[in-house]
Amino acid sequence: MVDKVEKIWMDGELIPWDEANVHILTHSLHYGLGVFEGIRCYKQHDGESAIFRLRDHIRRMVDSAHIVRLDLPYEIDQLVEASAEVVRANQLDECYIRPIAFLGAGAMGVGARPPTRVGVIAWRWGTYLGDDALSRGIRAKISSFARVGVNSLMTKAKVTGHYVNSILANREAHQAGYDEAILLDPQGFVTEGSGENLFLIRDGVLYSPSLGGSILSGITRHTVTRIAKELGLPLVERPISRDELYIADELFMVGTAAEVTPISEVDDRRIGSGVRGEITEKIQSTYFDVVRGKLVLDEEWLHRI
Ligand code: PPE
Repeated sequence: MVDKVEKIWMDGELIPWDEANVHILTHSLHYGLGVFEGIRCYKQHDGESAIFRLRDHIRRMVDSAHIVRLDLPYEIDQLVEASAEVVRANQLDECYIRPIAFLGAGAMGVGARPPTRVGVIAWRWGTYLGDDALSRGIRAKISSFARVGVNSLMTKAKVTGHYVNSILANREAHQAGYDEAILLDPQGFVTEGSGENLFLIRDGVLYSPSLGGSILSGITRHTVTRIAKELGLPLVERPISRDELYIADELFMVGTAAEVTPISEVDDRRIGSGVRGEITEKIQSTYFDVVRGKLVLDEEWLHRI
């Protein structure tokens, strides 16, 4: 359960947590067309707090709305400010921020276009894939559910309804005793986890499925590509087959919630030595240095509260 905080930003104002409710006829609840983001705010090494890549997340939200033609009644700057305001109002030093825009109540039917509503919620959220995940790694399973094809749903948009695909895969993996699912596209190429992008390492080279495929254009994925450059690691973005995962030296998942999480097993095959690999560990620790402001790769990435 999410621990409640005091205020939620909704449709332009801060309101009490318990009053941030919607009507049962909310269009997005019925048909799944809403766009959202997941952002983390980290306590910096100097003691202040900063939201990591806030503007990039809000820009993706605006792009998501554009892709699915959801009218957004706010500009980037307003949503950036709303996100910072929620964190400040609740005096959170570390938290997860969830902006969401959805079709409100009033008109029903797939073709209806009720007004868009926007909320920004912040709450404390620890590790996403379990407490040991970051150090020990997780056990993943290839999902029997294919990731939606590139022309079925628009995966560059972070749309609420897309997550039915993720939930089916994630639940199936959990039911079978694994920690997370990895989805293949309809042709059988590797895409991503239910809520994370993927990287593999073989012979010192980093590989990741390219953005042209059915994956979210992850902001953590992008941060990791910058870290790779910083560390002098070659990166290749290309289609990846299922068995390439099995014979990887190291494998890891990345996402705002999951951060940099090693994968120790896929489909009961041990990856590398079965523990967090050396390169993964280096990328992971560099990632934490970057989000905590210890290593500045880009001044724009830290939005001070
Ligand atoms: N792929 C998917 C499908 C996805 O949902 C996420 C984020 C990513 C990749 C990584 O994207 P980014 O956060 O920009 O690096 N998943 C979010 C939702 C998690 C949830 O369960 O809710 C997240 O990590 O915040």
